[in-house]
Amino acid sequence: CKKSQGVIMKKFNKLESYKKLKKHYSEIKNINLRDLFKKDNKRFDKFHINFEQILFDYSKNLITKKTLDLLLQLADEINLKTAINNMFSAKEINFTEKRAVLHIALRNRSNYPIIYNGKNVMDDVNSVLDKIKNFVKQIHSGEKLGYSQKKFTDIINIGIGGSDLGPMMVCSALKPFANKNLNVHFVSNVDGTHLAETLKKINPETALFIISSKSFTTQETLTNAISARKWFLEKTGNKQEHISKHFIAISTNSKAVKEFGIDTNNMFEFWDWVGGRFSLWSAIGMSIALYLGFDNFIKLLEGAHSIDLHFKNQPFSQNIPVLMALISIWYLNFHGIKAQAVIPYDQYLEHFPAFLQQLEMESNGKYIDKNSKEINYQTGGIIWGEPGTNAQHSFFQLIHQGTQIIPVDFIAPVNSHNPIDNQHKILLSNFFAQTEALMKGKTEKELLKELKLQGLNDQEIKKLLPHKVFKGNRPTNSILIDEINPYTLGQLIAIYEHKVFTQGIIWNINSFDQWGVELGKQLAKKILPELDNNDIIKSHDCSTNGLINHYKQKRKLI
Ligand code: G6Q
Repeated sequence: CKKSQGVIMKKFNKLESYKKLKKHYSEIKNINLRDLFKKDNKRFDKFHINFEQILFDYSKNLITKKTLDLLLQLADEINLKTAINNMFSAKEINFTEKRAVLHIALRNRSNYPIIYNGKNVMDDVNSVLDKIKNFVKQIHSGEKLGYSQKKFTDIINIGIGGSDLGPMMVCSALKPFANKNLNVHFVSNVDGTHLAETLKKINPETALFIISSKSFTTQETLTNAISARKWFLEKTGNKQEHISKHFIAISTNSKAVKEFGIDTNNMFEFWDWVGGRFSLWSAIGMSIALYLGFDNFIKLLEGAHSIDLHFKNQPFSQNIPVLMALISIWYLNFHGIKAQAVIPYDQYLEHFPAFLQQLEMESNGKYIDKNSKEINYQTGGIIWGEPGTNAQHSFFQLIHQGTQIIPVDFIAPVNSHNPIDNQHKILLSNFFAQTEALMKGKTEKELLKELKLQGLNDQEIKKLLPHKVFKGNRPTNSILIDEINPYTLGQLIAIYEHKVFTQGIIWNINSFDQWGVELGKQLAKKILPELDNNDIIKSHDCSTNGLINHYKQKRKLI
């Protein structure tokens, strides 16, 4: 094992606690949740955490007190505490890109100094926040107007990946808090349909385009931005001077912003120590601040900050992100489980699973460890989800009766923003019922009784019964939040961010780079000019050649 920044980088599966957990798994692999709850009616008391407005119930997991103790030993043995301190004290933990990882600074509402490269980064963070505050005020008050002296009605964020998913998810999740006079739109896909369908709803005179790109070199974003600029100029009499009123940029690359034609006064800066998928807290959150108001943006930051402090200071046994990470490691690395689902029982959180897909899979989908060696254990699991109850009517069949065990995170607000009649009670009754059903299942004995009562004969029962048995014993976490508001949403997102961080530390991988997205981009750049002419392409493998040539033959040349 090597040492880096004071952290012993031991191979995860060579740790003492790993071996103990392996042994422990073989001893308790047949435990049954129904029995555990029957034997211990204090199980909920033992395995839940209340933190401010959040209840995290992890009692319906395939764990015992000993499992938890061993998982906590694992966190200690891997030096999780030092690793957390390293992130908070601006060590260059993203070592493949030689960068600190400081999204925690963006929401450091205590404003304690965070020194990186000899400089307190809080100075820059606070000055950009002031600039955002001022800009939002000018837009809302009408001090800044469009070229024809009209107030802005529509914000169009053009960005992709981390420059899209976070703000898009937050704006959707917090719609009830929105400034009623501004609509927000997100264009990410280079598929022209995304831009075209959005522009159909937009009046150029009242449209504010936010070009969000950390690098300002991303093909999709620049392509959409150029098309949007062209559309805008065509619609507004080709007056270049109108651009400065209607286009702003969020980036770390002022040179490229200038080259694009955006005045750097209209540029809001962030820094390379903000990872794309962790950037909604930075100026990338401009669409959030405009749509929800600056005060709500600050509340979002405050919520995340409260979790940063919780993550940093709470003992691991009381630490929500750490426990979530440890439990997921228990499934992925000891039970051999491959996938985990996240089901928000809140329509406003419909994009939360998509956001988490990037957060978890881009961060932890790695097979090379921090010693630059190939890993021989599983890392990042597959994350997916859909809002409940819709998910119940589609893929829950597999979760209840499939051959794979899929641990599920259930998330719901106690209070709905739309309490129509008893709809929220119906929604939550489904949430509670699903976690209970997954845990308890339905035994042969119970079914036999049920089917007899329904009047089925022995022959029919014999045939039907196996199909109707639920083995149960399927693990879930439940997260109940008093209300989804800017503060609690900030908390929820930060909980998952730190869960992902903790997993990465245990797996000994760098959760903050994403080299795996590069190859496809490179090849696409090579292929693009090949699509310009009608030549038969022979330079690739026969499948890729075949696909390209089929396209060239069938395309309608306009
Ligand atoms: C996120 C990734 C990635 C990135 C996009 C957009 O962590 O780095 O999703 O956010 O590729 O990059 P730009 O913001 O540079 O356009």
